[in-house]
Amino acid sequence: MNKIQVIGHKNPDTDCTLSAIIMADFLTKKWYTATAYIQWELNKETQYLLETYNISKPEIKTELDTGNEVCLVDHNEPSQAPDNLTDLNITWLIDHHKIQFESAKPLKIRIEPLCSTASILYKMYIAEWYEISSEIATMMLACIMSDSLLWKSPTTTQEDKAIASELQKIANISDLESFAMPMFEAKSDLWDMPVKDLIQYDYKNFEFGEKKIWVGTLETTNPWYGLGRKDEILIWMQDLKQEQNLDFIMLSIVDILWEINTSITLDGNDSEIISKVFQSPVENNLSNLWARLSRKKQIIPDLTEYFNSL
Ligand SMILES: [Mn+2]
Repeated sequence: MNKIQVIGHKNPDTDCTLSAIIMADFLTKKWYTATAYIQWELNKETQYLLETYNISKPEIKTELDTGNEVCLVDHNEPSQAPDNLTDLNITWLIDHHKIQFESAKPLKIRIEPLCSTASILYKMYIAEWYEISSEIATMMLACIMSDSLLWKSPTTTQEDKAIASELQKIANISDLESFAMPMFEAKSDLWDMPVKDLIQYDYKNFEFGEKKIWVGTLETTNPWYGLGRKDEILIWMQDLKQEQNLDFIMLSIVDILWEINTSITLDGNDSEIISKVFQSPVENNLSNLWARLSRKKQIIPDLTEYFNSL
């Protein structure tokens, strides 16, 4: 019997955590012995979901066992993978981000531009005629709501909406808004969080040749938890930039109710990059990036183009 370890990205969110659990269930149906892992502590949205729906928390591992197979879910960027990636035997990869992955040998890979990794997993169950339990359907729906921000994110597709309505029937969830709002509120409950953790709540690192950039996002129903602590945040961003030797750092505070992205940035070079790339002036370290809700689709592509053109 093949053992397989399923793991999401660094700094776990709802989609990568629940997709790892769902994928482990899928692989179990394929007669693997599959276990889901997370790379670090969970955010408050995912914690809320585990508690509310009685889902057991995966074990934290930053390095995986080199003797067994590995399935990566919800990421394929090497900087977001487990620390010992180069020693791992990756045999599966399921994701909805752009391809950044190189492998030494063939693997089972499935990447589609759907709003969540769980949407792809849904299609994999259907293709195999595997039963989707009410628990799995609830988890899939949670991933779809989390990543699409209740359809507000431009990553949403018609297919995601069709999948969600099938899942609603299985999970017996009639109203998506009353299902999703408590998730968003749990995620936004950040008033007591130290600034150091606040800025690292949901971030991703990217590398473009020699250039290293860091893009944080705070999706919230209450932007003032972040914006009200701007001065403290700037100090920590400066430290982080030095500590990790970054070429660029930004933190987007995304108001998911009003659909406005207000980004915090350091003085000097970073501010110039923001105003150039997003054609939006920076005043008092703040820049209005309007309805850019999706980091993947509305922030990273422009930064990629800029850094690759240097
Ligand atoms: Mn995702």
